[in-house]
Amino acid sequence: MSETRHNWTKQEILDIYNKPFMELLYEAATVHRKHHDPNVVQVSTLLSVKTGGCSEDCGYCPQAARYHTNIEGNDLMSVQQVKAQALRAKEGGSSRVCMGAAWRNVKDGEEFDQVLEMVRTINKLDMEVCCTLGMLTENQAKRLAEAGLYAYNHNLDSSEEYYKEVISTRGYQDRLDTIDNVRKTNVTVCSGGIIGMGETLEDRAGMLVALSTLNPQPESTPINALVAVEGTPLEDQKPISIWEMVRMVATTRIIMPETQVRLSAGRTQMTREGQAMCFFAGANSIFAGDKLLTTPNPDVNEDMEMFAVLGLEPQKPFTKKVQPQTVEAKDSQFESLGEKPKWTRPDHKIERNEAAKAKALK
Ligand code: SAM
Ligand code: DTB
Ligand code: SF4
Repeated sequence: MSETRHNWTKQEILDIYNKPFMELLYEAATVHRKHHDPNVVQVSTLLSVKTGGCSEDCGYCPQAARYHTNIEGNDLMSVQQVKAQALRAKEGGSSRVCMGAAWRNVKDGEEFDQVLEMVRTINKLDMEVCCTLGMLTENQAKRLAEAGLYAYNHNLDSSEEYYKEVISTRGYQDRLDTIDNVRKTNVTVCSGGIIGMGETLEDRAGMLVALSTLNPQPESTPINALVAVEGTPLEDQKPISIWEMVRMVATTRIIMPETQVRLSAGRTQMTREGQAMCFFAGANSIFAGDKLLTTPNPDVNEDMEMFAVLGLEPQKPFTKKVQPQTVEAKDSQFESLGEKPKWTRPDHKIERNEAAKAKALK
């Protein structure tokens, strides 16, 4: 019988999160062992295929055009560049490439066609392909699926309540609608969030309610620790402690037993011992590569050394689900519809976002 529950309450989740540390760790490790090989960790390489200049006001993000951060923006990479990077990632032991674009949402046209070609190219290298391109319509999700996409990353990022304190240019429901559109295809869902943005424990539990009550639950859930980047509204947030990270990972593992829980942004702040505790508590995936999207990540060789010390093995591609078939562009059964969906533009203002924007204009 499946142990996956879709009716977790905030209080139940808080009770798990606040258990005595050793109890929490033991329970999470027990669930982990029942559902996964504890010595196997899935490795995804991030590739920022279009960097910076984003129209949104996400308070954590260095790629938002309105804040003054020191990142180097780039136009969409070529398919050949992406192929070369994917081959490097494969050699480095990655089973998945996750391509990120600093877009609010996907727009039909040449650039999306180019991304579809990137998906086809990487799938043909027998690697899992993930994209994170912002909001998607059903037709766009279907076109990505047809190209051979394995996963789509779209984070809820926080609780619905705290989301409004961090982002004012789109609503929580838009995120849920995009996840719904991905679910209309056979592409797997990768959705998680960030801790350390000044949210309360109730907000962390609220985010986990939103993720765990999705049915089916996401196949993977990234847990990011905020990377506080100078120039963003959240630049002054204090780093979270390792104990909070382990508690978040363990709680996620317990309530989402089948999900691959990914240690995401923030690993450069963690020791190997800290990461080992996270793996023990049920994390079984990492983002690898010397860079996340714009900020540093541990060196690939350091990660391989850590795997050797801990006796961990990288997961082989398509262990959890068969490889999707790639349909070539000329054989596609879907048209580019040129849709202009009406995603929400809430009109509330976030003081610290406005202040960071004003500072950037000076
Ligand atoms: N633009 C698309 C979107 O927002 O969905 C895709 C790229 S966006 C950079 C992907 C995710 O990166 C965000 O949802 C957020 O969880 C994470 N992220 C961005 N900046 C971060 C930061 N400074 N620290 C931790 N996570 C961050
Ligand atoms: C996710 O949850 N974390 C990754 C990936 N999905 C796209 C991105 C982290 C970005 C950290 C800040 C940066 O490097 O720009
Ligand atoms: Fe844009 Fe995504 Fe960054 Fe928000 S998180 S500013 S949507 S790139």
